[in-house]
Amino acid sequence: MVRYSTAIFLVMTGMSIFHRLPAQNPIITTQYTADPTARVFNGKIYLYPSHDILAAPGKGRVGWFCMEDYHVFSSSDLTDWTDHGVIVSQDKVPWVRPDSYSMWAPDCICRNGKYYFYFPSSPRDSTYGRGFVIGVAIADRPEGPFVPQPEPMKNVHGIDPNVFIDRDGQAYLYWAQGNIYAARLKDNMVELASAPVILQELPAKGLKEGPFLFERNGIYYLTYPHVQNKTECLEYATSDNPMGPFAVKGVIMDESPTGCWTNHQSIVLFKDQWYLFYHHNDLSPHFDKARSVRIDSLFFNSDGTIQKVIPTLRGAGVTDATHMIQPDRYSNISTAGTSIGFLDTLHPFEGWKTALERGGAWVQYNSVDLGSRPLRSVSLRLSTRAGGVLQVRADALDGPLIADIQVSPTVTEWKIVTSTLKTNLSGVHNLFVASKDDRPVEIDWLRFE
Ligand code: FUB
Repeated sequence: MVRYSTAIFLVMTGMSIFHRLPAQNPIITTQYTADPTARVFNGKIYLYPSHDILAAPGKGRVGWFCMEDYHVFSSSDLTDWTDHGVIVSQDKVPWVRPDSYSMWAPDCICRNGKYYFYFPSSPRDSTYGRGFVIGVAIADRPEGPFVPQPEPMKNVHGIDPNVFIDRDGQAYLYWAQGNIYAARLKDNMVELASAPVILQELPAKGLKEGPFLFERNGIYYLTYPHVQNKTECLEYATSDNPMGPFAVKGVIMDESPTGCWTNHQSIVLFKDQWYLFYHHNDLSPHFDKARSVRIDSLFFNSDGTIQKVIPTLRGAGVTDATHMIQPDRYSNISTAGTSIGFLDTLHPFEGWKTALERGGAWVQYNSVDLGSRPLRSVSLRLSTRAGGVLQVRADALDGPLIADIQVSPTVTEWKIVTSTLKTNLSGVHNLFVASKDDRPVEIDWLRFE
């Protein structure tokens, strides 16, 4: 991996392997991840996604979703993510068909110091039901180890479990099977306390799935992917009761412009900011069943309605200037002369590059923390056949000049060019990298020293 080779480190702690990962969108770039449920436990964000893998003959159904296990990830800043490894896998759950490859969208919630992980799959025994059923695994810590219950939940048939615990302590389970279903949970969190009901007030036409319910200022927000037109957009409905009736309010995120058929969301408040976790097929543009989790900030209007989220590549969080900054995950680019592509189209997990194709082309990358101690230089990993001239500026295209870089032609494909800083700034700034002549330059990353 060219892009992350110095950013990944391994720490062996018992049997666990921890990966430290940089995070713009998509936030996980070491494996496919989908259907993100984000939770705040003990002051950290924990991410419980599905884990897409590619099917092969004898391993899942080629051309369809294929998932055999779940990982959990955590972060204290939305920027550095730790992969805690596999927490549940299909061959270790007594009721799951061990070759189901159907470990679809999960959820996890904490109650009285125990962590309950809910997941759907195909059962090995048809007496549990046809299609999907939902089971629970329980742990003492958010990263496990999780112990699966021997049997799936009774009377719950479908996918995409979501659990909500209200302020009065009552827990609710939501799930999908064409419609969205809801039921109260017993205190033991593994049995229903009421018969399932269909939440009837949601749109009658078009598939609905992936329920995720949260509460804010006494309003219960039920969010769900819905096919209004061709593919899934993210919608929401509100109520003053977790069981409804709900009133449909609108769209949180439009259909993917590039045709990823599914989307799937969770919404979480972390350090005074609301975030939307969702997915897109960034690392698999030609196959939309291999998806990757993204994050963007989410805002409410004063009447409690949700502002539409426009997907970004920059994502969320502040980037440390001494880490690799990936301008291909840009906040903005010039209308002409800038393009983004994979470093190696055969190996998307190696990441992307930014091409500044002519003079005047630029890329903007927001929220870089230059720290409080003076930085000496900036290094760029780049490639240019003819050489070129780049400028790095802060705050605006004509803002303070941080570095003026004369680049000679690269003999091998990529090289690292280091330039002494012209201005020393501290704190968080938006960065602009611009080409100053017509010779094309490709940039992998930049990093301050
Ligand atoms: O990941 C498999 C399925 O795709 C999920 O269960 C749905 O929500 C959709 O994202």
